[in-house]
Parts: sequence; structure tokens; C-alpha cells
Amino acid sequence: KSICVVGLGYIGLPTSVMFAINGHDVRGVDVNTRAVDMINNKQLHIEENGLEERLGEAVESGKLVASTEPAEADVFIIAVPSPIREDKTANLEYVQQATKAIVPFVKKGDLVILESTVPPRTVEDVMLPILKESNLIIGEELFVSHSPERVIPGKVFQELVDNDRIVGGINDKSSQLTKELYEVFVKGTIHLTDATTAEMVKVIENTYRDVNIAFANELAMISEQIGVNAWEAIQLANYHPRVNIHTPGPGVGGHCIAVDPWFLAELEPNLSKIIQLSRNTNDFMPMYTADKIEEFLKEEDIDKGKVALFGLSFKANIDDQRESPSLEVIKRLASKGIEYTAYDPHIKELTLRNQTDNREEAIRGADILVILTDHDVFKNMEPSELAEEMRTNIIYDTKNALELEKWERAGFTVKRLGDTKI
Ligand code: SAJ
Repeated sequence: KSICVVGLGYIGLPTSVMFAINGHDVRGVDVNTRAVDMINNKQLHIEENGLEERLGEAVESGKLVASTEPAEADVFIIAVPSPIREDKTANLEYVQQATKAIVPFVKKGDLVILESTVPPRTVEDVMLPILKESNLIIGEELFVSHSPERVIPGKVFQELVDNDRIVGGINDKSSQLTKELYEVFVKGTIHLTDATTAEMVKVIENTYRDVNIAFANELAMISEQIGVNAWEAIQLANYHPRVNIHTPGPGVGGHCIAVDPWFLAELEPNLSKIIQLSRNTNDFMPMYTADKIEEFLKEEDIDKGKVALFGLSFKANIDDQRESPSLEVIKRLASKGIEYTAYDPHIKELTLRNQTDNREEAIRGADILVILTDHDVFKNMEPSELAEEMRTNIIYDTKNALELEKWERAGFTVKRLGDTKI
């Protein structure tokens, strides 16, 4: 089949690559000309485990070609961003633009699949009216479905294959055609439903996680007040067969979990109280973290001081900084006039003020080292590598990334989010 994938980001590119190496002719479309050129030259514009070799294979075989313009195809897959606006309502501009862009190219018998996460009813209320402009009869001549991506950055290729998939068609035929398409590489079960339910399922999954993390963050803050180690308490509680509490941290980042709950809140503001409260709790965590840093400096009688911030991406072992809590921590520290140096070996481009790609430079003369992301490279650091350069031996670990005993044995004072016993 010929497949046109609109949006070549963290989801669209791996998906294009998977279809291409499984024999389909894929045209990947993106408005970013630099990304298009890089892809055609087998170069990565994003970091993802296993992407490089697969992209090489897909482009070399001629099965994947990137372009800035869509073209005729049997299947259209839309995988564009669906962010929120300042006022926390969904910005569906990219979904609308992508849908409009394919209208001139859809023909009788084609299938259009939306992979982007959207507020429930978007396919029915936003996409279908646009697709009707093709003059094809929707559901008879043009088939449409929502098949939300569910993969976790860092493990995209494994999860694309192994995860179950939800497919919600605007009718049975649309669902069936979509299922047949993904079966070429999906080993998990493909569950069929209607489009609006599929949209709801996807948003529920990420909202569940957000609410659960907010709960963990609340437990961390309470634990600090009453002298309990929240990490231990949560771990022990999770031994219960029906308890699964997530982990606390300096906030929730990424373009999914920190965004999608608002899609539900927007639809029913008065019925989504826990959802909104959780979002606000998680958004508050970077402030809480920055305030703690200031407090620790004050305890040491250090005014302003110099903070070494380790970890800028929104979670471990990836290069993605979108909605990263680290950036909020930085803003807050800057507003307090506290000096900092930011370091993240996963992030290649230095875009922030006081960012360095040199670890020694980052910690040189630092009054406190703050771990904001639990990258493996941080977990595997040895105390001897840092001891020389820092001015003090204080570490604030917001992710429970460091092996406490090892660092304390080496003379460091490790303060941990959610734990005051130390
Ligand atoms: N986080 C915590 N505590 C936790 C788990 C995560 O503070 O216990 C933080 C992370 O540090 C990060 C943020 O939450 O800042 C989000 O990270 P994540 O690993 O939970 O999720 P994402 O955004 O990388 O991917 C999620 C996944 N959804 C679920 O697990 C339900 C993924 O499967 C989705 O495909 C993706 O959102 C998406 O695109 O919607």
C-alpha cells in the first residue's frame, strides 16, 4: 500500500519507518524542511533508540521518502502535535491544517487515520467536516479512524510492536481497515471501538498517570513534614496487590501527560475537579523544588550561591525538553537571582543561558548539585568524579537517582525530595 504520514516527529517518523521496513511505500510529510532534508539523508533530527539503523534501512530501500508536500496515497496517517494554548484549551490548528492538506489528495476507498492525541469528539466534530470537502461519502468512499499512539519515548520501537493498540473507526469498515494495516507490525492485540471512545481511552490513560503522580508528589511533600521517607513508604505500599502508586519528582513534563488531562477538563470543567487539581499540583512541583534549593542554600548561609542543575530533558535517557520541569526550575531560580549552570549530556544543542556540555564546568565551584532527571549517566556517576570540583558536598536528588549509601560513605550530604530523615 502507499501511505502518506503527515508529521515526522517523535511518533510520525518511527511509524513511517516501521511501515517502510515492512514493505509499504511511505511518503513522510513535514513542514520542517530541515527535518525533511535530514531524513532523506538518513540523518536523525530526533533521538530515539534504534531509529538510526531503521531509518537508514527504510531510506536506502527507497520505501521511505520525506517531502514537504502530501501526495496521493491509499492511507493517510496524521501524527502532528496537539498542544494546549495558554488558557489550557486544546490547540487543534495542526490537526486541522494536516486534514485540510490531504483533502486534495484523498480518493475513493482511501483510509485516513488520526494518531495525535485529541479531546474526545475531535474526529467527529473537527476532522469529518473538513474531510467532507473532498466530496467523497464519509464511511462509504472514505474511511476514517482514530488510532492513538501509546508508545513511550526511549522505547518506541519495542512498544510500537508489543503494545496493544486501540482502533476507533467512524464505522466498522474503518476500524477493520485500520486494524489490517497495523497488523503488519503490531504483535499486541488490536482492540476495536468507535472513534470517540478511542479518543477518550487515550486521554484517560495519560490522565490516570498524571493524577497518580500528583498523589505521589503530595505524599512526598507530606512525608517531608512528618519525617518519613516517601520513596520507602510508596515502595512498601506498592507491595499490596491492589496498590500502584507512581513516583514523585520535580514535576511532570513532556507533551502528553502534562497536556492531555486538560482535554478532559476543557470539555467538562465542573466535573473534572481531581483532574485539574492534579495538574496544578504537578505544575507546582518545579516551584517547590526551586524553593527547596533556596532553602538549602540559606541553611548553609549561602546567599544566591551557585547551583549545578543536572538533567534538562523531561525524563530519563531522552533528548526531549518539551514542557520539561527543569526549565521551570530554572525560571524560578533565575527570578530569585540564584546563579546556576545547566548540564545534560543527552541534549546536543546548547540553547539555554548558562548551559554547558562539560560536566566539570557545570559543577566547578557549585554550592549544591541538583539532580532533576534520572538519566543512567547520572545514576552511574562515582562520588570521586565530583568531589574535587564542587565547593560543597551537598546534593539534592529529586528523582531518587543516586544510591544514597554510596554517596554518603564518600562524604556527600544527599538531600532527597520526599525524605527528611537524612
Ligand atoms: N513522571 C513522574 N513520576 C512517575 C512517572 C513519570 O514524575 O512515576 C514524570 C516524568 O519524569 C515525566 C512525565 O512524568 O516528566 C511524563 O513521563 P512518562 O514516562 O510518564 O510519560 P511520557 O510523556 O513519556 O509518555 C506517556 C505514556 N503514557 C502512559 O504511560 C499512560 C506513553 O505511553 C504515551 O504514548 C505518551 O505519554 C503519549 O504520547 O501520550
